[in-house]
Amino acid sequence: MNNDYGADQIQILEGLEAVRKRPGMYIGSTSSRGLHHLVYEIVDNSVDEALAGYCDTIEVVINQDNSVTVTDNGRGIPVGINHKAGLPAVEVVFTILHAGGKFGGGGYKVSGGLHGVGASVVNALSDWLEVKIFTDGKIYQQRYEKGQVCYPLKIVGDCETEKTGTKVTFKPDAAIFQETLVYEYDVLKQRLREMAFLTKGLHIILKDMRVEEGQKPIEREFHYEGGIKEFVTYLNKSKTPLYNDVMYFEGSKNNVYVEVAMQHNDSYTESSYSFVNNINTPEGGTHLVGFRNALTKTFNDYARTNKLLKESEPNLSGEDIREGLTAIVSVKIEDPQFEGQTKQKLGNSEARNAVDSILSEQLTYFLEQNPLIAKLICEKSILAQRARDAARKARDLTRRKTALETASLPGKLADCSDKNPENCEIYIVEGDSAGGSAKTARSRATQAILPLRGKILNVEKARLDKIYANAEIKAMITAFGTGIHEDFDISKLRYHKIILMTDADVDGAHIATLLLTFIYRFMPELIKQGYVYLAQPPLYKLEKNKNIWYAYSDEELNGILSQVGRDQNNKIQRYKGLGEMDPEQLWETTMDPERRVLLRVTMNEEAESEIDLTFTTLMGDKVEPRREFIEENAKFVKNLDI
Ligand code: TSJ
Repeated sequence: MNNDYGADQIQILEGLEAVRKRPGMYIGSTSSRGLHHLVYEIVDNSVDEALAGYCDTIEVVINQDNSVTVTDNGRGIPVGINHKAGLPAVEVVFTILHAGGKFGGGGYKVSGGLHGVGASVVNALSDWLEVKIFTDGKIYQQRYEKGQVCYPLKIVGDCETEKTGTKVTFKPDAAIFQETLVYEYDVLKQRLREMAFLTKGLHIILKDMRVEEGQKPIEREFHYEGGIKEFVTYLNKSKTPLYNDVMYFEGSKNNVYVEVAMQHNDSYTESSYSFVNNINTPEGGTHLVGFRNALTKTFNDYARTNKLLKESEPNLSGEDIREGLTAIVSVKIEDPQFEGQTKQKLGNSEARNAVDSILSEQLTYFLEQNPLIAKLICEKSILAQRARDAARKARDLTRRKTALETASLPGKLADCSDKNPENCEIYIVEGDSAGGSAKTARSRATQAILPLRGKILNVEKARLDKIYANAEIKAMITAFGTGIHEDFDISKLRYHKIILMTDADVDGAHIATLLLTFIYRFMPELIKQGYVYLAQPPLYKLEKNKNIWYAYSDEELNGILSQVGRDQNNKIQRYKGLGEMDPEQLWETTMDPERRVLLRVTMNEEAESEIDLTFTTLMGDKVEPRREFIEENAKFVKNLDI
């Protein structure tokens, strides 16, 4: 993995103008996402140094002016002359595209992979960048502006001989990042926490200096001696584990380094995340295939050998075994090949082979050593198998036959007459009485109403058979028209606005959350593509001298009262629920496209595992993590007025 690395080993390809001309090609986009990507590109280099065994601490500081400083205590980027370029290696790293061992083979390896083109790209897209290297008792420094060298590498001072490391500060170029130059602490926090989980032992510190004068900077440190094993504990923190241990397997084969950590909980959903060179691969690939193969095969073998599965019974399916499983699969590989439309799916066949054989061997041994755990998992899988059978039957009923499309629409649905989905909206309304008002109030041509009765099923806590048998859920699936899971087809969506309309109180918010959880688990595309909205019913009605105002929050009410004067002519009504409004009021305040305010439900560009955690924390049965979560983040639904 670690050849001798000299200043000569860096390959030289082309200049930086190309990067400034087409930044998207190198960092994906120039939106907020691309802006944050710059930080990851730099940090990746320090992580490589940590993986090579020379660095244990990385500090990331967001400065007052939204420049970012990344410091590590590695060996320092080499300052010696690279003979091909006739320049110090560090200057090559920052000024020549594709410099660095990443693309040349040998030298320094792994991280990055998707857009992993490194320091020169960050330099090209920065208004200015400064690097300081601490080595041999000296501090070396160089500065660049928009990728151009300001002066030759120079020594600017002395340091203790034992101190080594690299410090890079860069300020993204406003001419490139036109949407935003502001770093989001939470976005960096999530990715850096993930990196720390994926690199056991590494300390990553994140500091935000953008605080009021005299205030202490915000600071977090991430450090996990257990690495992905602790990642699994973190993901399961609001769930109830089926057994105490987190399984952890590790090994190398054919130049692929494999780590797997996993633990079942008592829920019915799988939360597996795979990574290649520390980068999340939401579309999976060969490493995930190897993982699933090994799991299915090993558990079936175990169940047969130990007579947990009768001869007459069919094999457990992979899904059965993965019910309630939280797992991290992480591989590190020299030359990752990405495939598929979005180039996010790992293609290297040696990765499948390595994960499969390392996991099969070590898991077989683990199950033999831990028969109680093995039995718990097999029993859960067998229950899952039976439920899945029953679900299949129930589910066939929810699948709509094209010929019968309209005939099988749910009875409670008051559909709209327009058949062009782009014009159509469906209101999912809590309660029959509000549903009745909404039916009277609506604009028949384009607005459909689906009233739901009582408590909505929490899909985090129910097996598939129960979910498919639930009348409310069946009604939504058939009304939306898209089908679910592998049958999901967005082109069949019957309404381009799905509007959740619940009371403006805690219960209403809870019901909205249950509905969103269902949509997120079964039809995530509807949220990703922006089809899901929350209606905003008013909290107050104010009447004064024949004028009427509606207020959607306490602040708004106070604002109106300050305007009209606080006296005894004010008649204030607080709406306790949608049911208290007559149809006309409901139309005026909440449904009339000309006057209503809708909130679109969006997903942050956050790590996938974090979104999952959001839902399970909000819907899980542990109170403490939920309270902490709600106090820490109000981000579950990002409000976006339209
Ligand atoms: F991206 C970057 F270049 F800007 C950057 C690199 C930024 C930061 C914050 C750190 C680093 C970095 C690079 N940290 N540590 C290193 N290590 C090397 O470049 C290095 C040092 C010595 C040797 C050797 O074989 O002697 C090899 C390498 C790759």
